[in-house]
Order: sequence, then C-alpha cells, then structure tokens
Amino acid sequence: HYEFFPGKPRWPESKTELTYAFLPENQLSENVKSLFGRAFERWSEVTPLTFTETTSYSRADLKIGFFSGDHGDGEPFDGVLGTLAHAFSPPAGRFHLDGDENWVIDGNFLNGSPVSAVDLESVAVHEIGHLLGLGHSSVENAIMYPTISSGTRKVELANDDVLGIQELY
Ligand code: TQI
Ligand code: ZN
Ligand code: ZN
Repeated sequence: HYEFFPGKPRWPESKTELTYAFLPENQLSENVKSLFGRAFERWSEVTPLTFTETTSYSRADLKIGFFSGDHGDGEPFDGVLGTLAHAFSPPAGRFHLDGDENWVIDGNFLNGSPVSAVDLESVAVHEIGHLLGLGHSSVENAIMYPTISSGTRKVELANDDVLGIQELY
C-alpha cells in the first residue's frame, strides 16, 4: 500500500502547472531529456498536473541534476550502486541523480561497463513520485516500491501508485 511523507506535503492546488529544468553543466542529450519527459507523462496522465521544461534552472519548480559524491546538500552520493538518486518532498523540487551509476538510457549504456546497470527511466518515474509527495509502497509491482533489481526496467504505474497520487491530487 502507498504512503505519503509525514504531514502529507503536496504541491498546492494553485500550482498544477509545474516546470522542470536540467542542470546546464550536465549538458544532457535530447535522448536523455525526452526520457525524463516520458517519465513526467506517466504522472500527468493520471493527475491534473502538467510538466513543462524550462531553460531557467534557478526558476524551475523541479530541478534535475547529475552529481557525484558530495554535492553540498548533506546527502553525498556513494559511487556505483548504493544510493542511485534522491528527490525531496514538495515543495523542495530537488531531484538529484548519482553521476557515477552505469545508467541505462533506452536500453543503452550511458557510461562505463554494464556490470551494475540501472535503468534511468525507472528511477526517474520513482523519484518523480517522491517529488510529488509519495513515499514508499509495500506493493512489490508499484513504482514506489523501495527496491528494484539491477538491470530491471519498471516504468508503468501500478494501480497502487495511481490510487496514491489521486488521493493527493
Ligand atoms: N534512493 C532512495 C529512494 O529514492 C532515497 C530514499 C531512501 C528515500 N529512503 C527514502 C526517499 C525514503 C524517500 C523516502 O528511494 S535509492 C530505487 C528503487 C532509489 C531506489 O537510490 O535507493 C529507485 C532510487 F526503488 F529502485 F530501489 C530510485 Cl527506483
Ligand atoms: Zn543531492
Ligand atoms: Zn524511493
């Protein structure tokens, strides 16, 4: 079953049109950007929320960036595997990914050798759930279930995810 963060934080009713931006220094390819766009779509399909890319990182509601190790927010990344990414509950909007992972983009390896491949789109859909206010779920096929096996692709919302997000929005 789905859960929320303590206090059930959510984006306010007056703010259903959310913007997102990518950290310019990461210089992400269009492939990677459209992958995040698809991940946002999974959630916009089942809520009144819309997600629009903007070029202004500082002004965007949701800020997406790849970082390695200590990146200044008190939650350092840890190299390959371990923590893959983290996202903070509303209205923080911070979505950080561990740049040291062997990220899989559309079935291809972004960098490094695929010993410990992690599907980027799966992680993106999960972290966006956190950005919107969902905690973890006890339902194994849910996107918000807290573990995923290496190399697995899981991008479709389960019923449990939909019920959770629709209780919130
Ligand atoms: N990162 C954790 C996560 O996003 C960070 C975290 C731990 C967390 N406990 C939390 C976030 C409680 C919110 C509330 O879950 S992770 C997966 C999964 C991670 C794990 O790197 O462990 C995914 C990130 F589910 F696959 F294991 C993304 Cl998809
Ligand atoms: Zn961070
Ligand atoms: Zn999580």
